Amino acid sequence: MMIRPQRYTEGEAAASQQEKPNRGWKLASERVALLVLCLLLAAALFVIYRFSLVFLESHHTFQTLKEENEALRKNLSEKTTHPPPACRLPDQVTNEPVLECEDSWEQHGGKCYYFSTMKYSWTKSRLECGRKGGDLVKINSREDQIFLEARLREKMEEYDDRFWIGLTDSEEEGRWLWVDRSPLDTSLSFWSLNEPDNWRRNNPAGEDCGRMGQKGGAGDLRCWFDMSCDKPHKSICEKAAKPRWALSV
Ligand SMILES: [Ca+2]
Ligand SMILES: [Ca+2]
Repeated sequence: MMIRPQRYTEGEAAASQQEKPNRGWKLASERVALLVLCLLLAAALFVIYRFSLVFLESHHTFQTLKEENEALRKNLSEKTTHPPPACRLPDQVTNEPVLECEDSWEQHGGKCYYFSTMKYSWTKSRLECGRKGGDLVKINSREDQIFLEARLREKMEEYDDRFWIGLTDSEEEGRWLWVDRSPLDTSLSFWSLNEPDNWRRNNPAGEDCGRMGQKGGAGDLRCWFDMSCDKPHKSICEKAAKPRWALSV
């Protein structure tokens, strides 16, 4: 007996024809969803990448600033603990005024010095210094003498081109006084050899005023000489250095 192959009924065939579009639509929807998911994933990865870059840059900047801050702290600490010997803090920090001298005056220490090239007697020279607000120089220390002796070596034009200083024994022979009437400290005197000699050959009144200078330099700074006060000489004036604001007053 022959078996007839089973055949679709007309209803089954119709159902099969209806399922084909449904399956295609479902497949398309799944692909769209997959594509959207891929796009979202890509966007998320991009955002994570950008945040990572920003974080790394920020971290690097923070580390750099931290290292610079540490270096500055260390540098400041070293300078505070071991300031350089020649370091002078500005007056705005130390509150110490910076002292200065007027034009034509030379500063040494806290003093100003004027090397007058006009030749006058000792008394007239002192008056001229007074007109400039000072007095003939008083030498208070070996450092002062070192400075002045060196300057006169440069300024002297000839052997006897010496400068008056503020020293006299006109009141009492042999009792030398500075212009402020303080007695000469013999441990801080720089008389040249055989001076003072109160030499009377040129002036019977003797020599009662002090002058200084040795062209070519003096041994152990000893370049003071007594001389007749009437002899015209150049002179050294001295006055205290002042803060800048006081110079313009
Ligand atoms: Ca004398
Ligand atoms: Ca003399």
